[in-house]
Amino acid sequence: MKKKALIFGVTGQDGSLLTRLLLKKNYEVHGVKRRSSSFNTGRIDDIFKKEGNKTFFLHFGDLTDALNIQALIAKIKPNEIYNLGAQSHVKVSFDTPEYTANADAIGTLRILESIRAAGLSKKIKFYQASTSEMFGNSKKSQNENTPFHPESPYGTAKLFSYWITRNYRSAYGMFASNGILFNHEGEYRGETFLTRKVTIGVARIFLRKSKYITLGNLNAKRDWGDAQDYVEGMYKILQHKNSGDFVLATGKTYSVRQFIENAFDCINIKIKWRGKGLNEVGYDSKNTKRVLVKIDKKYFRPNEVNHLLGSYRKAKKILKWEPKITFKKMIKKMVLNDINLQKKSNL
Ligand code: NAP
Ligand code: G4F
Repeated sequence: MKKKALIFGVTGQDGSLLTRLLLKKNYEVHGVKRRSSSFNTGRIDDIFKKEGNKTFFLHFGDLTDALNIQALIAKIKPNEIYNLGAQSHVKVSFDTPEYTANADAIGTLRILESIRAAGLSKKIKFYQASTSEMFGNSKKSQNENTPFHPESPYGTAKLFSYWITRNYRSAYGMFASNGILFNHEGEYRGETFLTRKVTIGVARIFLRKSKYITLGNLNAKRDWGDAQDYVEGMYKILQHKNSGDFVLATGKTYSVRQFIENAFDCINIKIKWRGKGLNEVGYDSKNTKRVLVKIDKKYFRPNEVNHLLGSYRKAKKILKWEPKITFKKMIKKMVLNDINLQKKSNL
C-alpha cells in the first residue's frame, strides 16, 4: 500500500518541492489548492500533467474553511499531513492582520481539530510549518530553546500554531511536529520575497530590461538556505520515531546588502554603496553614474526582525539532517534560472 500525504499549501514554493520529493518516495500525494480567478498552479502544472489523478490529486479548499478541511481529512484519511499553507509574507501581514491570523493561526487549529474529531489522532502524523520569524529580535543565535518574541502579525499567528501543535501532541498523544525553518529560497520562491526580487532584478538588468532594483531595509540579516534541502528536512521530521520540534537552518547569516552584492557578482558587476538611509544607492564600481539599487520607504516594515541565525544541532544529531547547498551556489542557481525565464518573457 502506498503511503498517502495531504499537503496544505501545495501550490507554494515548499508545497511544490515536497510534492516532487514524496512522489519520488512512492507516496500518493493529495494537495489542497485555493480557488483563484487566475491560474495559481504554475509550480505544479508539470507534475499534474504527468501524475494527475494517478498518484497526485488536487482538491479545492481553504484554511479558513473548517467544513472543507474536515471533509477532506475524513475522506482522504492520509498517513501524513503537511500544513505548509499560509499567508506567508511578513510585510503583507501588517496590512491583513486578521486574515493572516485566520489562515496562519486558526487554520492550523482547524486541521488538528479535524484530525481529532475524525478519530484519527493516532493514525495521522502532522507537520506544522513553523518559522524563525517567531523568534523576533531575540538572542544572537536561535535554537529550539530560544524564547519567542514575534514582531509581526505573521510571526504572532505562527506562534499560536506552534503552540497548538504542541498542545495536541501532549493532550491527545498525536504525532504532531513543528519544523522551525529559517528562510529558504530557490527557483520557486515567490517573486515578492527579497531574494527572488533581487535575482529577477539582476536578471533584468543583465538583459537590459530594467535599469535598477528598488528595495527597503538593506541591513537586516537572514540565515538563508535552499528550499530543496529544507523539504527533505520536513520529510525527515515526520519519519522520526518520535514527534518533536526541530530548527532547520544553515548556521550562517548574511545581510540583505550581502545578498545583493553576491547576486550582482553572478553577472560580473561589483556593487559599491554611497549615501545614507533612504538616500543610499548601490552603483556599478566601474561606472559611478550607473545606479543599480535604490531605496523606497514603502518596502520598510512597521517592525523589523534584524538578525536571524539558526543552530540546527538538534536536527543534525537526531535526524542526520544537514543543509547541502551553499549561499553562493543557491544565488547563482536563482540568477541563472531568472535569466532564462526573463529571456522568454515579453514583459
Ligand atoms: P508560499 O510560497 O507563500 O506558499 C504558501 C502556500 O499557502 C500557497 O500554496 C498558498 O496558496 C497557500 N495558502 C495561502 N493562504 C491559504 C489559505 N487561506 N488556505 C489554503 N492555502 C493557502 O510559502 P512557502 O515559502 O512555500 O512556505 C511554506 C510554509 O512554510 C508557509 O506556511 C510559510 O509561512 C512557512 N515558512 C516559510 C519559510 C521560507 O523561508 N520559505 C520559512 C519558515 C516558514 P496560493 O498559491 O493560492 O497563494
Ligand atoms: O524575503 P523577505 O520578505 O522574508 P522574511 O520577512 O524574512 O520572511 C520570510 O522568511 C520567514 C522565515 O524567517 C518566513 F517565515 C516567511 O514566511 C518568509 O518566507 O524579507 C527578508 C528581509 C527583511 O528584513 C526585509 O525587510 O529583506 C528585507 N527587505 C528589504 N527590501 C525586503 C525588501 N523584503 C522584501 N520582501 N521586499 C523588499 O523590497
